[in-house]
Amino acid sequence: MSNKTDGLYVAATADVASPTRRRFLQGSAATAAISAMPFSLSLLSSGAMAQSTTKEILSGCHWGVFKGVVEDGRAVKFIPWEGDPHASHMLDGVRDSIYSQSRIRYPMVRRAWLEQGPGADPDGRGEGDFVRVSWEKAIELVAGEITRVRGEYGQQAIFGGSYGWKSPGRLHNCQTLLARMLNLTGSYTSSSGDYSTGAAQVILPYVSGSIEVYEQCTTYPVLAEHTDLMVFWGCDPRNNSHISWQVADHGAFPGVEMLKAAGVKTISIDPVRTKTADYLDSEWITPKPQTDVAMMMGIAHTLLSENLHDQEFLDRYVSGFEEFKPYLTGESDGQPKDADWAAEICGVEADTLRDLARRFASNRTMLALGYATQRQHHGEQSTWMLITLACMLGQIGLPGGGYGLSYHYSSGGAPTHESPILKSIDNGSGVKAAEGAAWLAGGGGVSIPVARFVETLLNPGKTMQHNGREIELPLIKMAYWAGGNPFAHHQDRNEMLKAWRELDTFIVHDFQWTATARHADIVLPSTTSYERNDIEQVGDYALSHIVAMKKLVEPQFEARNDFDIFAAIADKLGKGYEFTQGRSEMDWIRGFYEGAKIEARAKGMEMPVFDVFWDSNKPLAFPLKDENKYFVRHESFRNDPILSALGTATGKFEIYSRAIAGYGYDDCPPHPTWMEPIERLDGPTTRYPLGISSNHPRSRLHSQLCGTSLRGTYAVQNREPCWINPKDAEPRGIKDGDVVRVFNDRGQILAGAMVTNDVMPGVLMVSEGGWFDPINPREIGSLCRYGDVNNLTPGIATSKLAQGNCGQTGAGDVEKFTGDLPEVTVFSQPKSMSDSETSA
Ligand SMILES: Nc1nc2c(c(=O)[nH]1)N[C@H]1C(S)=C(S)[C@@H](COP(=O)(O)OP(=O)(O)OC[C@H]3O[C@@H](n4cnc5c(=O)[nH]c(N)nc54)[C@H](O)[C@@H]3O)O[C@H]1N2
Ligand SMILES: Nc1nc2c(c(=O)[nH]1)N[C@H]1C(S)=C(S)[C@@H](COP(=O)(O)OP(=O)(O)OC[C@H]3O[C@@H](n4cnc5c(=O)[nH]c(N)nc54)[C@H](O)[C@@H]3O)O[C@H]1N2
Ligand SMILES: [Mo]
Repeated sequence: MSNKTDGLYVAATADVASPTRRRFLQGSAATAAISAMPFSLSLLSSGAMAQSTTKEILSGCHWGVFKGVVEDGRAVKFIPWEGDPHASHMLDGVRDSIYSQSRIRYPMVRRAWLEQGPGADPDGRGEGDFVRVSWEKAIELVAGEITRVRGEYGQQAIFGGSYGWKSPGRLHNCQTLLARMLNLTGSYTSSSGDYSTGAAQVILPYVSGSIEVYEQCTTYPVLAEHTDLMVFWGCDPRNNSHISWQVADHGAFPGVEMLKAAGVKTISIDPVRTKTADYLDSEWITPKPQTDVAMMMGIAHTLLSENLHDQEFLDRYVSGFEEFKPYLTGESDGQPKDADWAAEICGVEADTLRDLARRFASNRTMLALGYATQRQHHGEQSTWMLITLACMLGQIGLPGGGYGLSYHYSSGGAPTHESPILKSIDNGSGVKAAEGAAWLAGGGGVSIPVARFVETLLNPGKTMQHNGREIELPLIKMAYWAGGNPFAHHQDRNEMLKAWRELDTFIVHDFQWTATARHADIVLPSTTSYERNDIEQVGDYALSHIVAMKKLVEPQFEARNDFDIFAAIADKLGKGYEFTQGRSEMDWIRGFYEGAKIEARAKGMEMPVFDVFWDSNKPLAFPLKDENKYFVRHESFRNDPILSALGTATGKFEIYSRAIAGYGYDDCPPHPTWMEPIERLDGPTTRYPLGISSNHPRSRLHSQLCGTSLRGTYAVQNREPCWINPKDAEPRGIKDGDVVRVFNDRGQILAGAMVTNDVMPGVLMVSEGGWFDPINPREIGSLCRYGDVNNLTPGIATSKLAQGNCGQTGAGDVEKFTGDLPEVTVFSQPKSMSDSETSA
């Protein structure tokens, strides 16, 4: 496959990006080389297309660039773009999401709320007793309620954090649009951080001077050439890089293929047999979940005691190793963190740990860490300890050595192209600042750590520690969500249900009847990306193309664009023009493109005029420079630690942080420390016998697509699969395909047993994102019929430092379910829908 045929190209105007046509083509060839997997599809010839009303329309989504085949106004198939090196099998489900049974059709209001007013019968949320209303009425209700809540409780009483994986696109970014509407009309409580890297992104600035988790890693071509040993530590690119935050490029797939072709030795340290390990036939080591810090320390202790550590590197590039050393050796607390100690905790044999230390030190070793080990109680420590280990190995900044924190995510490690950044719609805060921020006097502008929303609802006025500061938790009476699914993503569902009763009003925009929409008071049907026009970049790191996300079909039922919904609300609140600036959808998109065109010109590239780009029906390709193809993370720091100092206080890697020491947090000491999580497999105070992992699903993006036909490809008796090792299944009389009940003190779910050796003994794996389907929504603790694992996870914070979520913490037990099997109802229209088809 040649990239020449599958993209429109920018032309070079100067020497900067592509000095000669030859160099330019070399750049393209380089792209083709990393996307070496041919993906040939015979597209309908244009002649065939002319005979029917079939059209192939270019678009993009989290799952990649594709063409929507549209016949007589209906999207009949999504075919992957020919330039995609590894098209996602999820595209079929993406198409189905337009038409699935779970589509929200009309604006709906919960009956009790409509008839008795805000705050009425909060326990009844989730019962599905909705009344259909007209759009006019819905907008009036929302605008009126925003005004009421602000007037009675203050600006901060509206929570507009609205976290989640809204669809890509620079215009129809429903979270930004929500913030824009709220900012232009007043203020609100927002949120900071995310559920992905809540702990790591807060501690890393202290350790390596930037958030790093979303920054480029040493690229795959470098790894293929220089790395002897690649360690995937809870890190699964071949699952997790199916998607990107923007439009997926899938560059990790050819990247991992390059490792295989080059014969790089790989190890997977993971309680689950990953897709990547399977593909590479990696050596598989299975620590007990949540014990990686101890395991890393056992390896570090071996390095030190066998004098395998790189003292020169530590002296030159690292601060605080001397403060950490007495803890590692046990001099400070009487407990050497040696391999024997670590083996007791993590369950991996001490000899294996010693062997790993020796192999890490004697090879060019890349430590690739995923995010799961930091989405755990005390999750700050695993990232910190991994970097400590890499510092001791002294290979950071060398080609193919050191560590990488994003190899699994959005194809980190796939080289970054020479591309401008598309402009996007903004959240209106600038306009607010220009107006003199009069609302500030009203007490708006509060921000809480994103995963502490439930704690906030339950404890208004409480003081919370966060990253060296104190936050007074605001009183919240309304939550407004667009583009996220808190009833999937947040932990401890039953605590959450209780907290939700504190709200007067919960407003949700979505296109699917998720559990979140079902628990709302006002539900507004939004369009999918495939019912509107937008524009986006391809690859979060690769930035290889700009793609038109074209409208394929008309909005289904009464769905409206979030943009138009928020514009109507802003208009009701007197800020309609400020919201739209009088510009149409295509005006905005053209503007974003023109902004990028100017930036491209400054970089020596000439993008085609907008209409040529848009009408070409092809993604616009950007060149790849050699220096980006062979990028080595922290190379410049290694070469010149003074001029290219890290952003930490000392300019070096910090294994001891004076700033963190100053905070005095009991749950986040000033150097990496092994701390028992509240519960884990074989934890000293854990009541339940099995650990629970909740990995990111293989055939979904979180909860997205659970309501589509894709579910049929993996569900077990229409329940979410629960992976269980035969050693745990047999004594419990559980057979493959049985419905099981998974439970602990926090909650209980049904799931479908998948008996497999791909999960280690002692661990259950139920992927996050299964739709919450309580038998009795009024009853807290009610059995979830489908299998939402967040009924079982704890709602606690990682620590006072980051206040991140602990989705990958948990323990419980499982039994064969022998009762009458309840029908799963969460994927169909809410129960009152049939009698609500006529508008109230
Ligand atoms: N136990 C456990 N829990 C976890 C995790 C874990 O590992 N374990 N992982 C965590 C992580 S990393 C994350 S990122 C979160 C993910 O949590 P979320 O991002 O909240 O999950 P999604 O299912 O992607 O929800 C996105 C929602 O936005 C809707 N949507 C998409 N496009 C649009 C649009 O244009 N307009 C509107 N109005 N709606 C739209 C979708 O239909 C969907 O309902 O989950 C977290 N929760
Ligand atoms: N297909 C698909 N891809 C996705 C997503 C999706 O929903 N579906 N979500 C995207 C998002 S928002 C994010 S943030 C990333 C998430 O990326 P990650 O957080 O890295 O993904 P996880 O699936 O939670 O875990 C990755 C691996 O860590 C392992 N693991 C779990 N606990 C432990 C542990 O205690 N120790 C060790 N050593 N390993 C452990 C798991 O078994 C799994 O193989 O993925 C992104 N990619
Ligand atoms: Mo995430």
